[in-house]
Amino acid sequence: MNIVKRHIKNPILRPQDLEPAIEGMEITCLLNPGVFKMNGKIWLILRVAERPRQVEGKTSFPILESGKIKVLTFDNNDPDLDLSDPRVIAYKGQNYLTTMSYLRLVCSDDGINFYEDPEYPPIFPQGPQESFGIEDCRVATMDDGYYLTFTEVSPVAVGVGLIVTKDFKTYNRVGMIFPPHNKDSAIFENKVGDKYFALHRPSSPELGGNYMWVAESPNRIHWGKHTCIATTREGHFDSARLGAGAAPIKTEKGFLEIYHGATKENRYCLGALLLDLNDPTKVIARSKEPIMEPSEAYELTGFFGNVVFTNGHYLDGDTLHIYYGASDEVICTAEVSISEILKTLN
Ligand code: MAN
Repeated sequence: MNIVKRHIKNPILRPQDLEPAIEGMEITCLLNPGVFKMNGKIWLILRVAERPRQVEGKTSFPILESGKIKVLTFDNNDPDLDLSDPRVIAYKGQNYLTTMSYLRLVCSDDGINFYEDPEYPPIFPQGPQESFGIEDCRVATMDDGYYLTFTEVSPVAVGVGLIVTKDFKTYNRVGMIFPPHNKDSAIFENKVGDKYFALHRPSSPELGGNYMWVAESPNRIHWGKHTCIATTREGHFDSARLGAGAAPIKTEKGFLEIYHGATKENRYCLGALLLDLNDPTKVIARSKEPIMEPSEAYELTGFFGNVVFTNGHYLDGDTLHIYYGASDEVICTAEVSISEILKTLN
């Protein structure tokens, strides 16, 4: 299927386009941006992953301890060290991340050429529940502010945090709204009846799996009535894991959600789900084939190759501008027609 048109200038942002924000670190990856509009501009809230420059034979990475950055270093010859996944360090039953992620804002007039505005400082991880970093921020633009849902990572948990802001200068850090193990949460921008809804992705390793769920809330802080709406499918692009992208798009046919699906070989593609406008726990249709899969050089190889991953887009008429992380290293954009996606969901 070829309904997605990648921008000719891809990748539009690479690690070398920004200066590291943590002293003594370098930027290893730019990933998976949330997208929103503010002051007539298009903004990305990037996930930036940093670590110290690596020394031959050693693996060094930052963590947050008592509000300060601390660098841990392992000897690569240590027989207890498992470095088989470039994202994770496994050591004596404990997992660490090879980089520390934080969130950083860039803006543009055209959706392609992004730059930083020094008036909008990065959002850094804070406190013990974010000591390994914060990742993959979704932005729900609502009447009373922007609702940011993102992954909080620490040795005790991977869960979903919420921050509310009106201006991206002052922040209300609400805390963890979906407890471990949970990620990939996107709040719907529209209420259904008098309730708020959110997609989220708990993991239940023994019974169940990495499935997409929907929950409702009277206030966007306390969530309940959890319902599983999409499970993994053997033999498909989403056979091992799936999770929500950005806030669903309200269309005449239903809420359209662009989501990611992965195989156990960690190939990440994008698919679509259509949910009932009056009852988002009802799935009307789901992609059989991915609407986008890794195919370009920058999507096939990089920090973690074979990955296209989105959690941000903006809509212009029928055209959806998708922003995505490619190979967990660079930021790209592509266009797709909403009506074309809907046609594939018949
Ligand atoms: C997980 C998350 C994403 C990342 C993919 C691929 O789903 O950590 O941020 O892009 O894995 O590595």
